[in-house]
Amino acid sequence: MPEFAIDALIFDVDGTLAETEELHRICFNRAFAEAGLPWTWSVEDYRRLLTTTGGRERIFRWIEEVEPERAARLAGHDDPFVRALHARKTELYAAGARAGEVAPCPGIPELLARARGLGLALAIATTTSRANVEALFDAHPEVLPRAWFATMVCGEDTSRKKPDPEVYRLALARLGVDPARALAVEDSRNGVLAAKAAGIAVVAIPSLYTAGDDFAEADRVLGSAGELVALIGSRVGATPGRSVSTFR
Ligand code: XBP
Ligand code: MG
Repeated sequence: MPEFAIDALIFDVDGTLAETEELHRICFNRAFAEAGLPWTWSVEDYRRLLTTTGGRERIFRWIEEVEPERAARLAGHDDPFVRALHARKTELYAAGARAGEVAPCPGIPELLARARGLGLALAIATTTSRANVEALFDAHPEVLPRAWFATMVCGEDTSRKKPDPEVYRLALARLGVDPARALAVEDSRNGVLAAKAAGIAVVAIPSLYTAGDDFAEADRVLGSAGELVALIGSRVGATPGRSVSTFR
């Protein structure tokens, strides 16, 4: 892909800003145990279940797999039983994230600082719940300053989750940025597909749970956010005295 001008970077959260999915998995399991349910998601279970984005959607998929009779009695992932389990999981996760149990991914602090220095707009496009994102930001105010992000589109803000492009379209609309002048940063196949369907170029940086994903649709696959620092820069623009930010 040739160098092109960018006005914004749009970041996924889980697996991209921070390696969060192990804490998510542990908190799902704790919520199940507290409710007296005999369900424990192993790492292998969770890797498979992660192809379903959204915690409530994931819980309902599991129930369909292991207790189809129970699933048949529920009103899908919006059923109060699923909502209650997920609400407790969110409480547990947000408490852990706020206590600093998840750290920003390597290179993320440097990438955010570089993007700010270039004057790029920053946004969040995630399927996770807003409380989880707020807790992550609250735990790392120095390297993840909430005020640096012009907008945060979270799981509650869309009717369809990734790989649907809705979350990216909403982020673009709120930023007032053309898709051709944005760059998405993602860790999963579903995230890459969502950004591409919104017309946004995407850099994939595989994470713990997505290392085996197919990233064929990504414009670039990198080993860490630190590698992206060197790929964003600026050049002299058409207007004298004004530079243009670029991705190469
Ligand atoms: C993340 C998700 C989320 C989290 C859990 O996907 O799918 O469901 O696993 O968060 P992505 P919730 O990184 O592609 O946005 O339980 O709040 O849904
Ligand atoms: Mg992700």
